[in-house]
Amino acid sequence: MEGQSNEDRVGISDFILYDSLTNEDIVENLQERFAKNKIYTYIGEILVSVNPYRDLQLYTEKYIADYRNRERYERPPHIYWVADTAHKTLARFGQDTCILISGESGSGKTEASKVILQYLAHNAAFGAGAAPAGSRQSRSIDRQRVRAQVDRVAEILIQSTSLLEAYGNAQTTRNDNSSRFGKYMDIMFDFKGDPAGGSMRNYLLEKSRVVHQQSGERNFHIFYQMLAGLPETERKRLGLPQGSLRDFAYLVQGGCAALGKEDAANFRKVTQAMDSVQFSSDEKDSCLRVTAAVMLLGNMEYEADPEDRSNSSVRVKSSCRQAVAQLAGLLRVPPDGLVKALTSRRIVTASDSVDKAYDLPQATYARDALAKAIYDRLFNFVFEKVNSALAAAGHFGSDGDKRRAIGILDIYGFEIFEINSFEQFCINYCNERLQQLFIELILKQEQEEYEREGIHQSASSLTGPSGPVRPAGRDLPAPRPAHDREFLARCEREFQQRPSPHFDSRKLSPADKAMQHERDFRITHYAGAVVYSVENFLDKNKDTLYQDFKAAAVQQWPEGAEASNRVQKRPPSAGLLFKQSIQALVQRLAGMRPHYVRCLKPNGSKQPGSFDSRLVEHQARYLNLLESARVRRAGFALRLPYPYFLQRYKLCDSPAVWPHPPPGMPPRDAARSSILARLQLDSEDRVRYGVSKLFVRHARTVFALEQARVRALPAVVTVIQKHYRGRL
Ligand code: AD9
Ligand code: MG
Repeated sequence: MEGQSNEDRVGISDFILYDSLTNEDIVENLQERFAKNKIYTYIGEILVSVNPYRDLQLYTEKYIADYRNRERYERPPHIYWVADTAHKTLARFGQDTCILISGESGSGKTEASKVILQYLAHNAAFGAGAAPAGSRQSRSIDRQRVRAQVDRVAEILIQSTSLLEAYGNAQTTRNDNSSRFGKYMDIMFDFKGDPAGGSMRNYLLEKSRVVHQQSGERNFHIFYQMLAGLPETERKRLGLPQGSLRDFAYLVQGGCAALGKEDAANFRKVTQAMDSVQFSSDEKDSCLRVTAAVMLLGNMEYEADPEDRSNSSVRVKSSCRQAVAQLAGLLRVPPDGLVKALTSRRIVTASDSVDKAYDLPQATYARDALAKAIYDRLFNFVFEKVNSALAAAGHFGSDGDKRRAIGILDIYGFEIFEINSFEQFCINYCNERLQQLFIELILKQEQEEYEREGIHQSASSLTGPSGPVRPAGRDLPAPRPAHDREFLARCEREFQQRPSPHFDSRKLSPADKAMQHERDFRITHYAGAVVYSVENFLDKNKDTLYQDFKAAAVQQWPEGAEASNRVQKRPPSAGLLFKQSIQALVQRLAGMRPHYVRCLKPNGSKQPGSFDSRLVEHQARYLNLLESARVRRAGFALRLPYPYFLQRYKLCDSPAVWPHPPPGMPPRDAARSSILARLQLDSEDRVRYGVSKLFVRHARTVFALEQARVRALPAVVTVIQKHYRGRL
């Protein structure tokens, strides 16, 4: 309902209030609001957010207080309403809820998840420690204890963000702080609604970034932060060269060899976060050592081995010998073993075992594989430390079964780069799967509300989206071919027999200019067509790490390594593991009551104040904003709890019966007989009466109510004046 507050008379604050709506209307309205710094708009309960790329002072304590325990119609759209509602749902209905944040890379998902977390933590600070039973003194001690625990959980949740972002985020062409891993957080609440613990899961870190970055991109933040923030003595101790960034081959692959202005300050935050998550000084040191080791590994170079007559095998360059010793020290492995692992592979036969020397490509591959594996393990270690700190801080007593969760999903957004590889394939597959879940849940939620409210209407008959989107990735067969091209050829054969609108390749459509190379294939995702390069697909999927490395380098890694270290004959592929983890996630989310935040990116240049309508329209289309509004509107344009309806429209009733509702009259009857009947709006095709809410079918009826309210205002003012005059 527009005009609910003076602050929000800009554009239309809820898309379901349009009588007819098109994609152009959506973009126009978002643009109008964006120009006035109104970045949030509702589609019913779905929040649409447009990234402002500047600090609009929207997340202050004043706003937090303003949205506490408010209904949607009482305040302009804001992400705090989503957080508050998720919390209220949990407290009122005792149901697990989740907040699903989606949108493409750079649209503001991670920022949104942080703001939600800040709200929930702050909210808890007000409500924590409601008095438990017992003597006054023990109540007070208990309250203090719970208070401290709640604070601790909130502190870990908030502080750990900078740590996890340091290890898991990087600057890409789309986003200066792009999440290169998916994160799902469960914040657990006790029966009083205070945060009582939490846990996190991560999804597929893009570890290929450790050894390679596309043009204009950086490696993970932590490397640069360390170089910018480490004191000279520490840097020396870790054997890091004193020169410039260019001295680190792994850090300058993207051609942007610059430390960011915030790197040093962020490094301080990282070390603080480590303290807060209670890393021991040993563990802290391990993290620094291993991160430094990865940087040094990137500088390891090879030269032809003069002792090899065939002239193909290589040895570590003599100029790198000192670095090898340093590296071995950092990784706590014997230098000989490390050199061996970097230059040869042990081949075990039934009767014997021999070391086979690598040629240059093999040795380079082995070095990079080791760097990726070490970093991935380090990331998981850091992640698990945060998890155990959360577990230790949790305060579940005997009410264990009463605990409820709010899940927050912040996963990498749909992305298209110049060259798209296996990582993009997984990321986009995941987005596709979540989009499908979104559509299914929106329809389900609609149906459930009708049932709860006793309204006879079928959600499935609504003009919804054109059926769940079939994840394009599912169309791909899963054979185990030996080479990337062979894999592509198999896909092509399969799709020649069974053509799919979602798959195409250079071979199937030679005239298509978008696919320039033999290695290219294209998947038409819900959010757009992406040309992938099949190169390295199989390798990344297999995720091999030579056994020698496992033996040489991983022994020193006490935690988090055991499970992944067990030597398996044919370990499950990275693709399969990812798919399974996404399936489990979807299953968990499907059992929770969902709330949605749909994030949009206003321009492709990370600029404040600029709004590219074409770009926004594209996102609005694939995020199904129009269909979401239609699903809601096709049923009912507006649904209001009776008390709120009365509060807002009571002035439409005769001033003679004011105050309203008449004492003793149930709100539902008051709404019907004294307001809607009076305004001649009480008919089946206009309104329906649910158990707790009034359902208004069309936007025009909402406007009729609004107009009646405006007409009634002068009369009400007169009554009030009389009332006071009589008293004076
Ligand atoms: V990715 O899929 O992880 O690459 P996100 O997570 O969708 O992406 P992110 O939240 O990191 O994007 O936002 C990108 C940048 O936009 C941030 O670093 C901020 O500089 C900026 N941003 C995003 N949301 C807001 C906001 N609500 N207010 C101000 C914002 N700035
Ligand atoms: Mg992100």
